[in-house]
Amino acid sequence: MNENPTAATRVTARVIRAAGLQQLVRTDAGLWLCEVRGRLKAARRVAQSPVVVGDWVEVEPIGAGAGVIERVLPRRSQFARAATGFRPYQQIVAANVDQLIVVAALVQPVLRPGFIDRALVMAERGGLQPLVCLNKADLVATADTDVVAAVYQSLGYPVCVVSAQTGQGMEALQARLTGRDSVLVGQSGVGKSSLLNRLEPGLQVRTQELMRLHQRGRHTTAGVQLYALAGGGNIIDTPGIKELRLWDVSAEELVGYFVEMADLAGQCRFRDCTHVGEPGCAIIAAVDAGMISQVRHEGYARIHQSL
Ligand SMILES: Nc1nc2c(ncn2[C@@H]2O[C@H](COP(=O)(O)OP(=O)(O)OP(=O)(O)O)[C@@H](O)[C@H]2O)c(=O)[nH]1
Ligand SMILES: [Mg+2]
Ligand SMILES: [Zn+2]
Repeated sequence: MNENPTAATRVTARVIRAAGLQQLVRTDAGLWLCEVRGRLKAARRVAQSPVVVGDWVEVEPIGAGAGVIERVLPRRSQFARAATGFRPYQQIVAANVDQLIVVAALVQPVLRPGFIDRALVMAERGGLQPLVCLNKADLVATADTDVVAAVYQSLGYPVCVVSAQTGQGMEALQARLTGRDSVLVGQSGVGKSSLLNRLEPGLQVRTQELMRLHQRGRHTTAGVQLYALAGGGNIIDTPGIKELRLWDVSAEELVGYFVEMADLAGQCRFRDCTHVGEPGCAIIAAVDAGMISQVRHEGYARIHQSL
């Protein structure tokens, strides 16, 4: 006889949706609706994200298709941000993913390079491989798109130029998704859910257009959700983030997350150089010499100021 019959009945599952007090998890026996064991909820006061999408958990069955989450297994990676509010706290958006796909629209909404910079910082911070995905290519001249793509390509980041509307570039994107776990992150309206529908038409994820069709107002993706890809791997859709605030990155550390600046930082005249305007700054010299993108340096300076 097992000495701990309770533990013996537990199953390992993956959290695919977390909405309020209930979690939808994927087990070998299908999808179950779960509650979180009280003591895990109590931990919420300390760590604000006790159970997040992508978590691997141990579930105690309590009936057909239902269970209680007893334990969250250690996370191997995570995408986190500072949630805005009275007092900022860490919000873990998704866990145990390989890749962070920063989705930006080339237009509509207007491209904000600062968002991409921040997402790249949090990818490096959270142990995720970044991929820059520039959507709505159908609305922009190729030459203009190339200029934007070149900024991130020259830094060594993979870039996919796509259109969820026409299907342009979707094969290359698909190739980067298959067999891995990815999370889509971006401002509202950039086309994250539309890309998902283009990749896996069977999913029918809600988009702004679909919402308009059903007359339910402007709001689109309401919660984080994990979807299985037919070709293997998973993808997590997230609601649009208006402002991506960094979590747990200090002003001094920041330069280390800007790959083109990190190595130069030691060559400035002042040891405590902040690289935003001091004389003898090696990074500003590189910007002036055209070696570092001005847009990226402006992005650095703006984030630095906010920390
Ligand atoms: N022209 C064009 N429109 C697109 C493209 N991709 C998405 N759209 C449109 O952009 C709007 C927003 O798309 P969504 O997929 O809902 O955007 P989202 O990023 O999921 O937005 P949130 O869920 O609010 O974060 C919809 O009206 C789409 O039809 C594209 O490649 N080209
Ligand atoms: Mg969406
Ligand atoms: Zn400097």
